[in-house]
Amino acid sequence: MRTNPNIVITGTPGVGKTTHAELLARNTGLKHLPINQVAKEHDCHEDWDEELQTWIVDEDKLLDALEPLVAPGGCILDWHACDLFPQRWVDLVVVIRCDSTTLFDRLTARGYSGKKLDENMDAEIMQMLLEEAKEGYDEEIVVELYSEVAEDVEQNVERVEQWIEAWKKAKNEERA
Ligand code: DAT
Repeated sequence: MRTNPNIVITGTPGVGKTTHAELLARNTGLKHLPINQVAKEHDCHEDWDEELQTWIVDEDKLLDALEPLVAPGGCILDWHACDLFPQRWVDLVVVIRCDSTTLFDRLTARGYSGKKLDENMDAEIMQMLLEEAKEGYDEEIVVELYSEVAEDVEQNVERVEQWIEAWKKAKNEERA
């Protein structure tokens, strides 16, 4: 049984996943796994999608690479998708959300344009990641948090820290 939870932080690119994951890792000692980086390090990038200017990932290979990292618990999985992670790995799914005007500014600042910008804007407006999370996992473990200004990050991370404490307490009681 895990003594530390595995937490998925997901959402449309630009909503603030990495910002949250880094602060949460710093405050809790959980391990931040930026999945893009893991995919790159384990050679899981299959192909380059020219139109969307993004890598296509070999998901089976990625899951094989992740399994030994995630199995002991205590990981923060930071990615713009969530449904590929097996339910048994995941204790909490945090879906970061953001107002579309804010997101537009963040993505254009990052150099996104054309179809890549449009698709990501649509994904956020249609709350695709929230739906994906709710479909993939027990709704009780899915939380939606907004990230517009810096204080939001601190408050959100604090909420997740409280959740982690409650999770640990419940696990200790189960074990006793
Ligand atoms: P993601 O990992 O979801 O792509 P990020 O953490 O890299 O997002 O954040 C994208 C940009 O937006 C980055 O410049 C930091 C900024 N940002 C994110 N959340 C923010 C917030 N709540 N307040 C101010 N800036 C934020």
